[in-house]
This record gives sequence, structure tokens and C-alpha cells, in this order.
Amino acid sequence: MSAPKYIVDSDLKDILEKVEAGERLSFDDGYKLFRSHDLLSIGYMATLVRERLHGKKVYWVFNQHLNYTNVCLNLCKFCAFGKPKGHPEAYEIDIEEAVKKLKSGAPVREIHIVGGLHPDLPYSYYLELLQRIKEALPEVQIKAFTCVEIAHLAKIGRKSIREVLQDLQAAGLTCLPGGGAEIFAERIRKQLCPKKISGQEWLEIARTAHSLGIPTNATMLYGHIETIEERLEHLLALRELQDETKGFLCFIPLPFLPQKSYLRGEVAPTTGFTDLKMIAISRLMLDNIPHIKAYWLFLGLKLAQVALKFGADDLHGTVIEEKISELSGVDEKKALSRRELERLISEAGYIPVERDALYNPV
Ligand code: V47
Repeated sequence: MSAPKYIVDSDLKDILEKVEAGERLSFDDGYKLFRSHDLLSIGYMATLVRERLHGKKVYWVFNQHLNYTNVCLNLCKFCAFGKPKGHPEAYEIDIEEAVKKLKSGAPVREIHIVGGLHPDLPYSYYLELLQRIKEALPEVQIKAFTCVEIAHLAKIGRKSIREVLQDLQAAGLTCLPGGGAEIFAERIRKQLCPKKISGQEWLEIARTAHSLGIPTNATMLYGHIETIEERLEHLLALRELQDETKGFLCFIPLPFLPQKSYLRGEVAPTTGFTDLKMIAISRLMLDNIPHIKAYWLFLGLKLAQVALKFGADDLHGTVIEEKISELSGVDEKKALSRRELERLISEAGYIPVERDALYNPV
């Protein structure tokens, strides 16, 4: 099929042919996409793939976030959320309080739980947190603890990763959020998050979760000091693992928010152009991960809506309260109603589909 006239960048014509034929894109294709400024053509190709997979559907979930503590042993340079123990802004939520808070609001379908690596909370806290939430809200699905937290739990509980995941599963865990992946490259981790588990360890924990039937998400933190090659290596490592396990549900590219991090002043925030390209290239490279999420809390609502025309098929959810974006300096509202989410999706020409944590329509 000949290329439509609006594929302006001649470097992209071969890629269009591959996309139309449903062929897998290579590292070099990815490189060309990142180097190209032909955003509309990249978005057009991502939309071809996205509509092939999901038609006109855009998913969202009625969810609530719980950031149970911001005390963190890692204190990564990109993070404004984590605080050392004893810091005036450090907090931890006790289980009673957490359950009361979750019960007091409208009943949500998914609870998204992410926190810092707390030096003192015991292993039993994490299991009890899930058990008590399930007792109070038996219908709710719990998406909890990134691979980094799972590694921390193994350490404090003196258990293997597999045992930790099994314990959490028995306590009510549905799936894992995608955080902590950052950029897998050792060069980046050494500079930005030297105390964090390695990229290989992150992937190994995801592999173990998938082997136990626990689906996970995956993220990539971009727009700091990473190169195009490092972004692509990250995407291809996820694609390779997904070929093996099929356990990733969703990929979420997270734009770095420098304002309140240790890197403020050194790194400029990402631009709309970069954000949309990142979403579209993720859709094109990750041909085996079903969903690409436009995370409105970090992108801003308006750009997240536009991202639906650049390959994203998931708008996350209602959220209610979230601390990472708040402490990272995002000046965005913290909760959305069903009506607002549905309006954003409909006005982009798509059909809103309310989903559960596992992407089953509800
Ligand atoms: O891994 C921290 C990121 C992540 C900053 O699974 C920052 O649906 C940008 O797990 N600028 C944790 N990002 C969040 C997470 C998540 C988020 C959205 C959706 C899902 C999902 C999971 O937050 C961390 C880190 O990459 N982060 N600080 C910052 N200043």
C-alpha cells in the first residue's frame, strides 16, 4: 500500500509499511521515530495500531490511590515524594486510618497502593493492610506495591520474592503497579537511584509475579538524563519479557517532573511534543503489551486527552488522592468524576469503557 501523503518524513515510509503489515519494529526503527519531528505521522501510525487492538474504546477505572508512607530508604534523585525518616514532612498511615479513609468515600473498584521503602514498618503491616482492606471492601481489587517494594518486603520478611508475592496474593493482592522501572540502564540507575534494585532485578520480580498469575504494569520515567538508546533498550527489554510471560497489562510512560526533585534547575520539564511522541512510540514498539496509559496526573488533563489520538487507550481513573504528583509540584486537580472522564474521552471521538483493575469492562 502506498504511503498516505501526510507521511511527510521520508525516513518513516518503511516503518509505515511495517505498521500496516503488522510487522514488529526494530531498534533502528525506534531510533528513527525518536529522531523524527513528524509527530502527526507517528501519531497516525500509533492510532492504526491502537485502533486495531481496541477499536474506538478508551478504558478508565473508578479508583483511589493510597500512598501509605513517603518515608524511603532509597531517596532517588528524581523523586520529590520520598523523605528520610524523621523529616518534618515524613508520614506513615496506620492501617485503621487507611481503611477508614477508603471506606468513607464512594466505593471504588480498584485501590492503587504505592509507598516508599520504610525502614521500620514490619512485614506483617503489608499483609494486614491488604487483608483489612479486603475485609472492609470485599469487592475491591488491590493493585499494590511496585517491584521495588516487593524486593524490600523480601528483605524485611527474610523471604524469597516468590514467597512474598504468594503471601500478598493470599492477603488479597490482584496485580502490581508499574513503578520503580525508571530506566533499566545501569548508567542511569547509578546516577539517579543508586540504592534502587537493578533493572535486571525489576524484570526478574515481574517475571516471578507473572509466573504466579499476578499481572503487572510497567512504567518508564523519561525526560531526564536518559538517551534515546536507553529508552529503546528499556522498551525492548519489556517487549522481550512480555513475549515470554504475557503478564504485562499496561505500559505507562511517566514524564519526569523536575520542579521539586533534587534535579530542579538542572533538567527542564518535558514538552508536549516529547510527551506525545513518547506515548506514540511506546504504542508502536510495544506490540505485545495490550494497553498504553496516558497518566493524566503527570501529563495534565488536556495533554492526556490529546494522547488518545497518539496511541493511548487508557486514561487511568478517578484517582481521588495521590501524593507523588502533589509533592512533585503538579498543579493539577487530584480527582475526576465519571462524567469528566467520559467527557474527555467522548470529545476525542472515542467510546469510554469503565474497566476493572484487569481491564475487564464493567
Ligand atoms: O517509579 C517519582 C515515579 C513512580 C517522580 O501501574 C516520578 O498504573 C515523575 O508506580 N517525576 C511510581 N515521576 C508511580 C507508579 C505508577 C504511576 C502511575 C500509574 C501506575 C500504574 C503506577 O513514580 C516511580 C517513579 O518513576 N516518580 N518521582 C517525578 N519527580
